[in-house]
Amino acid sequence: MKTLLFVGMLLGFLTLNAQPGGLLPADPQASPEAVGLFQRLMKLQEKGVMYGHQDDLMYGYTWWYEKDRSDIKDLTGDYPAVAGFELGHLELGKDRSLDSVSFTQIREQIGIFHKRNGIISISWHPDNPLTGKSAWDVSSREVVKSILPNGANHAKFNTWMDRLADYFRTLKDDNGVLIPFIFRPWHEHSGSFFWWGKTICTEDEYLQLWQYTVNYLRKKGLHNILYAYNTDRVLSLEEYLEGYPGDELIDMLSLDMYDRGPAYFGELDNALEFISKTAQARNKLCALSECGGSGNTWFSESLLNVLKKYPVSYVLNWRNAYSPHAVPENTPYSAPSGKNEKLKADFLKFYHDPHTLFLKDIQE
Ligand code: BMA
Repeated sequence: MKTLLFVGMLLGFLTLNAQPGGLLPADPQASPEAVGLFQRLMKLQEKGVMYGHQDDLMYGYTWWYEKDRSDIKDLTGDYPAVAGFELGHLELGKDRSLDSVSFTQIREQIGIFHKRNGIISISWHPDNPLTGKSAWDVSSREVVKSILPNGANHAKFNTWMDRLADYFRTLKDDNGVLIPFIFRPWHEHSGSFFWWGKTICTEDEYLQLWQYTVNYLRKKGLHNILYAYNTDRVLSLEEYLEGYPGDELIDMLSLDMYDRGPAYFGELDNALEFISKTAQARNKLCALSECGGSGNTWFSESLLNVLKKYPVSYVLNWRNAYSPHAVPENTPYSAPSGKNEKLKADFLKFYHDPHTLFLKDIQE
């Protein structure tokens, strides 16, 4: 009886999951390129964990936009498999991001990296539309409400979304086809340090914000995007899913978690266990979309030991903020570069580990 029940359950499971051509992204109208990216990521996630680096192609600690340069390539001879780009201030109609990077160059590098068969991930720290201050301005709890339909800043937000959509529509390959990428807006929701953070808006407002954003971009004909849901440090699945916009919008369940003390690796292990399990059960991808340490041995075995336990698509270090006159000794929270030989040697161990994937490793 037990065997029969098991076979029955197995058949049910297989039928539910058997979709022609494999698993599909959430967007029912996803472009062939988005489908290709989703399925490629699913496959790669089984092979190992990709390494990603924010603004890797735009600048390093000591250089500013040099053709084909990358701090990771300087160190390892290879590019990261995932390149992160940031669009904050695009919404204002500016030419440069909040980190002073030219949007024209971002477009160019996205094109080049796509041609190299790399994975593109885009983040967005839009200013606070109510106060006109930065994304980190959490002085009012009315912001999200004010940009939703019928809100005082709704028209303004639509202009911002138009600018975003217009820019996205220019991200094309040589044949004029829209380049597929991962978009991770409204990130680190479990924290309260952005105007869309957990205690700065209601859960319902946050859900509406997500629905509005995805539907807006879909209506603009953008079906080349995979959407990543994201939180900061969380201790339980319930906490993680508070604000989850739903399987019909989201393709990737991601976590940002920085090393803030001795409890770190245990907490990371715990979080990646429940996030990766949920992702698998929902046919979604899983990623550690921002992480970094503050010490000298960040890329130690401890990180790999955790990453090896779960299917995690990529792990990304934040930007090596250009600071030529004061290259930080320990490069906290970002990728190793500069003077610290111990940290660099540790990163090379990470690079050489068979489980980690850099750009050359994903040229399947
Ligand atoms: C933050 C910092 C800021 C930067 C922002 C967006 O975490 O690195 O300096 O402006 O990300 O890239």
